[in-house]
Order: sequence, then structure tokens, then C-alpha cells
Amino acid sequence: MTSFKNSIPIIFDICIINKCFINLHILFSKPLQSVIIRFWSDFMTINNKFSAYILVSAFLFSPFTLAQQFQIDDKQLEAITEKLEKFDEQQLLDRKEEINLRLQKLEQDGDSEDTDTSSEQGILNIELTIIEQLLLLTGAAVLNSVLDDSTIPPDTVSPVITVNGDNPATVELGSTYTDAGATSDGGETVVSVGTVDTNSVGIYTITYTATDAAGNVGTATRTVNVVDTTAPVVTLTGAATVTVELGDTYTELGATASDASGTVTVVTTGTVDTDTVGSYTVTYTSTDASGNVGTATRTVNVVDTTAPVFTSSATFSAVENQTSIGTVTATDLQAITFTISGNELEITSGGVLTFATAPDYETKTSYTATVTATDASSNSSTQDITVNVTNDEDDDDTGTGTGTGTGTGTGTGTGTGTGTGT
Ligand SMILES: [Ca+2]
Ligand SMILES: [Ca+2]
Ligand SMILES: [Ca+2]
Ligand SMILES: [Ca+2]
Repeated sequence: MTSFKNSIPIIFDICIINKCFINLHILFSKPLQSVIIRFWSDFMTINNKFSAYILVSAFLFSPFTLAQQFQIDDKQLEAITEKLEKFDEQQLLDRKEEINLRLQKLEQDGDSEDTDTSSEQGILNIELTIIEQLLLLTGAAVLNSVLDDSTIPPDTVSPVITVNGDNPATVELGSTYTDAGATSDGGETVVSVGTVDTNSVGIYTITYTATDAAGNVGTATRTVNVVDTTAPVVTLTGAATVTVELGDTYTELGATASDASGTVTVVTTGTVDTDTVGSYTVTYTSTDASGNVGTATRTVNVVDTTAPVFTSSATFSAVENQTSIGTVTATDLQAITFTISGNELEITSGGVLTFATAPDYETKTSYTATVTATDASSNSSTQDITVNVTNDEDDDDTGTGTGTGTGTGTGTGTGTGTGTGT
């Protein structure tokens, strides 16, 4: 920036903290051999938005003195002044820079014997003096000087952002995510960029940015993990407990599943043997993309509620004097056990029917009893049976009888008598 390259500044500042209230700058301008005393009071707010100054300048040596020294006539002096007075602040500063560079160049060349060089240096020095006066009048030089010499260091420190809440944050798939935000150490507004799709498992980043008054930008990020830790919900189609009659057909109704991750399928495992009484479990499993497994089960009870059905006749026939009668039969999907009432007849569990004692036809010719057939599930049915005894003639009873006869006659006679007795 603007600095009084050819000047020797002596500066007095009265400051409190970073705020300088009074500055006294004395510049000894070397090439001009002049002394410029500047005095101003500067009131600056902390953020530089307001400043005011009072400037008092005293020029101990005017350009006119210099003009005489370098043999510049009034006309030339007037022309230079008129030209420069039309310049704005920036143009004056630019021109000053140019002149300083040119003067440096001329000094380096060192050909001070050259009359032309000496004349150019004179004109440039006068122009420089006028520029400095004009700059002082506009206050630009003072302001630039104040800014250059400012005891307030430039702010090059970026805001430090603190992310509120968890980082990384975790949110369950399908639920609502509310960002806890972030704060900046300088109180700057924090802008957050980034979105979180809670309907899609993934890793998301939210970036927080804060910019301070000096344009320094601070950033911080938060990672948000959308996770699925919830198993699919499996719902049975139909009842959770199903009863099937032994020998009937079991119809699988299946199950459905739902999950926040989207469509999921159901796998069914387990078998039902309807030819065997028992309790069976059918399992329905659904696994989501994150490996969570949901299950549901159905109990299928295969039962026998049907009683045996007799297939043999209710009437049997058996010859006397022995125990054998025959076999009672019945059908059922399970094994059958037979029993019989009373104590005259006997039956094995397999249905073989016998007399407890060999019967005598001549004593009793008919027996009755009730046969019960019971299946493995305790279902039973009964049948009243009759056993008729048949005669064995070989053991029929025989007797001897006495006959009496009376006769009268003459002559000779023969008599025969036959009788049956019991
Ligand atoms: Ca899930
Ligand atoms: Ca049965
Ligand atoms: Ca007999
Ligand atoms: Ca007999």
C-alpha cells in the first residue's frame, strides 16, 4: 500500500488496546528535504466501520522553494499543478508510485552530471511534493498510513465450528432425523448443507460453514448413518394354530412380511404329515437387506377324532365243548385295541374271541357280550355280539328201559318189548 518510501517517519501513537486515539506522525521527506508534520486524532470502532480524523499539516518547505532550486518556472509549476488537481485519489496514488519508481531508476543510473536527468528529477520531485500535498488534503495518505500502521492485526483466523450432539449420528431407517446443528466460536451464523434420507440405508454427510467478518471460512462435518436394525414383521395368513383330521389334507396358507427397507420375501420351512397324529411347526422367515431376520410360526395339530368301525358280523357260531369262536375286526387309521364285557367270553387286543370255558350245548346254547374297539387316540365304538353254540351229537346222553308185558293164552307164545327211558 501507500508508504512514504522516501520519507523517514517518526510516529507517536496514543493507544488503548487495539484502538489508537491520537497519532502524531512527523515525516522527514528525504528527496524534498522538507518536513511534513501531521497530527490527527483517529476514532475507530472495533469493526472499522467508522473513522474520523482531524488533520493538521504544516509544510515548512513549499514546492515553490523546490521550483527555485531546480530552476522550474512558474508556468511549468502551474501546468503540473493543474494536471494533478484533476486526479482522483487513486490516480494520485498511482502516479506517486510511478514517480518513485522512476526516481529510483534515475538514482541507480547515477548519471547526475547529465543536465536532462537532473531536470527530470527536479520536475518529478516537485510533482511528488504536490501529489503528497493533494493526498494529505484528501486524507487518503493519512488513512492509508493509519491502515498500514494499524496496531490491529488482520484477522486470518477461521471460525471454529462445534458440531452439536452425536457425531457420527445414528438414525434408524424410516424414523425422523432432526439435526442438532452446530455453533461457531465467533457467534457467526452457521450454514448447514446436506440431506439425510432416512428411508434409505447409507452414510450421509452434513457440512457446516461459518464465515467471519474478515471472510475467513470455517467448516465442520457430521456423519449421519441411517441403519436398519429392525427385523421384518412376519404376519401369518390364517390362524396361528390349525387342526387337521388324521388322513385329511393340510393346506398351507403362508405368510406375508413387511419392512422399512422395502419388499422382503418369506421362506417357509417345516413339514406336516397328515398320516401321523402329532403337533407340527411351520416356520416363516423373512430377512431384510441388512441381515435382520424376522420369523413367525404356525402350529399344525394332526388329530384323530374318528372312532373305529366294526367290519365283522355281530353274530358268531361255535360248537360246544371247545373255546374257539372267531375274530372280531374293525378299521381305523390308527391301531385298534379290543375289549369285551362280562366274563364268559374273552377277546385279545387283536380281536381273537374265545369262550372263557368250553360251553355245553345241552346246558346253554347262546352267549351275548359287548365288544369295544378303541383307537390310539382313545376314540372307541362298541358292538353287541351273540355267540350261538351248536350241538356235538357225539356226546348226546343214552338210557336203558324196562318193559313189562302180560299175556294169557294157550299155546305157546313169544313176546318182545322195547322201551326208552331217561
Ligand atoms: Ca428392517
Ligand atoms: Ca380313529
Ligand atoms: Ca353237551
Ligand atoms: Ca350234544
